Amino acid sequence: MDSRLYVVTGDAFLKGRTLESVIRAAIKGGADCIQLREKDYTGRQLLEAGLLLRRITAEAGVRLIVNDRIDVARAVDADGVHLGQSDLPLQAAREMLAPGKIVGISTHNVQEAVEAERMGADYIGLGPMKPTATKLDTEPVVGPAGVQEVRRHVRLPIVAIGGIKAEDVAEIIQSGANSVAVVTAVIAADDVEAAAKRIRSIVDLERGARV
Ligand code: 3NM
Repeated sequence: MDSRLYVVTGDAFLKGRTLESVIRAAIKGGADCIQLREKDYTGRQLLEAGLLLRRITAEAGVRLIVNDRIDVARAVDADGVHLGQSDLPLQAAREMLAPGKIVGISTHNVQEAVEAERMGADYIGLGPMKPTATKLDTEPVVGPAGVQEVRRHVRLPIVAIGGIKAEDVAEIIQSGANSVAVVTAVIAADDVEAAAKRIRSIVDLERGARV
């Protein structure tokens, strides 16, 4: 599952703007994967947001991933799910999802990354890159050095996450990440499209420079 700019939702950062307008702007700026992640939503709210995001992402040819909720992913025909270490295990997701759907796993160290690859994940999230206020129960900082270490042990696409701002992106991609995932750096930006464009252009540049 290759991506370049993976944007994760966070409705606390919409600042009165609609989810639709913010995600449309993020996609216009170069987001190529959107994850619906709203830990405080009811099932019904998730379904509603998921249907909206499915419409927008399908129109744009962008992937939609649902965090944790395999049932919601199925209900909205998302492209896949993203699972944390304490969510349902990967095999359970595979059994519930149609063939070809994407399963990503959150990892925080080499051991979790290797295990995710062994179990057949399509990509790994790896974080946090830096301390972040967006997710309060994060593991110790992995950082670019952690990306380098994990890169030596897995072939799967690595999506770096956690506290990433535009100025961090070059080093993270140089360390071996395929992609960056962000909440606030894009969703909380005053100019969402410009913020996405800036990050996407750095990812493109650094990936192009990779030997
Ligand atoms: N997962 P921001 S950090 C959803 O480390 C999530 O696994 C993380 O938000 C992890 O880009 C995080 O605003 C929040 O820092 C990322």
